[in-house]
Amino acid sequence: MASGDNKKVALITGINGQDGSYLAEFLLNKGYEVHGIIRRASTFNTHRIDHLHADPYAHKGGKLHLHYEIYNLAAQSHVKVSFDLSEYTAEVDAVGTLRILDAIRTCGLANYSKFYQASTSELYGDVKETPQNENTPFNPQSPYACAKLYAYWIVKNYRDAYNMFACNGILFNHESPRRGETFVTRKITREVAKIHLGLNECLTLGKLDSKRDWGHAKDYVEAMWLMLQQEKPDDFVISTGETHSVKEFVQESFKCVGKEIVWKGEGVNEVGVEKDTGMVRVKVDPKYFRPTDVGFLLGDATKAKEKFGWSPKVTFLELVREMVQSDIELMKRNPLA
Ligand code: NDP
Ligand code: GDR
Repeated sequence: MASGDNKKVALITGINGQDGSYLAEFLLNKGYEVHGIIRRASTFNTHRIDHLHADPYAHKGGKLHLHYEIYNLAAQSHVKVSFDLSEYTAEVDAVGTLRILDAIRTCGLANYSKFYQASTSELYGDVKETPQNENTPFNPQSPYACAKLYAYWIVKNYRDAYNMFACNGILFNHESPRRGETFVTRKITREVAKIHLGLNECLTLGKLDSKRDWGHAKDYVEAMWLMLQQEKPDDFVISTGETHSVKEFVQESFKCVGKEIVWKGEGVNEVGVEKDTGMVRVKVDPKYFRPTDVGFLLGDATKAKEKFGWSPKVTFLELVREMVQSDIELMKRNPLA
């Protein structure tokens, strides 16, 4: 395959396997640019990127540019799941990061590539200082956060030890219509859409008082790219500077479909009731509680703003509306979705 500047490019899946590694060496000696992606699944899992394959112009006419920029986004990213799959989470999120860094180093690419690590506001955990910035101490509260903490430090270590251009993006929660269905925002907007269309009556959640600094994923991926365009590698907080509770997210989502929710009761008996009809729309189920949870997060992205002019464009209410609207359309097309 030829790229815009006529360099030969090879994409090797299973590049870390025996044949893949030989093939990579072979092609590199021939002057190819070699790209590798790993991961197979027994189900269809490309729906978020199918539109990119379908666009012939994405691969032609110089629109595909090649850079040695590695964005390490792969992870077991669900905090609650990490309590059940703690060892697996450490393998993928912690050691997986080390493996990629080591691969870069041992391939002799340490000084020719740029590396982005998907670090997270979960590192702050049970935090005492607010808002959180790049100097706030970490206090992780889950196997996921502990694994990501290892990844954070190994990125810094490889930067110092091998002079690698490696950055930690400490991103606070970011959502979108493409958010995984088991994260709280998407779970809420999907269920609100169903309730609106008469496909369900009530939604069940865990901790309602958790507060998060929620932004839009579209804004946040731009920040990832910007970090790698700077002269020097560094770590940056990316956040909106606003925090909202799960309850507020629920209320705003219901408002999008013309329903007002009021809260009654306490703890596991707390319910969200539709004001006009008295119908219970939200219940609490302790099965969604985590052994330890993060109660409050609020980021300060001043450094990113000052260094490369980043600030979020989409507001909290715009995000909620976009997600609810998108899920209503989805449920109309496919009520079983
Ligand atoms: P998702 O869970 O949507 O995506 C995770 C990706 O990792 C998927 O492509 C998944 O592939 C892949 N993956 C999972 N396990 C493995 C594995 N064992 N080997 C290879 N690939 C694997 O996460 P997000 O897009 O939301 O987040 C991207 C990254 O940013 C993650 O590292 C996350 O921890 C981090 N992060 C996310 C934030 C957020 O609010 N969204 C905030 C801060 C950090 P598959 O589809 O095959 O499972
Ligand atoms: P988080 O996101 O743990 O912040 O991690 P999630 O949406 O899972 O939880 C946010 C808060 O909502 C509470 N909650 C529920 N959460 C889920 N998933 N399901 C529920 O039913 C529910 N009810 C209440 C949670 O207890 C929590 O307090 C996300 C992930 O994307 C990580 O990969 C990323 O690093 C961080 O954001 C920043």
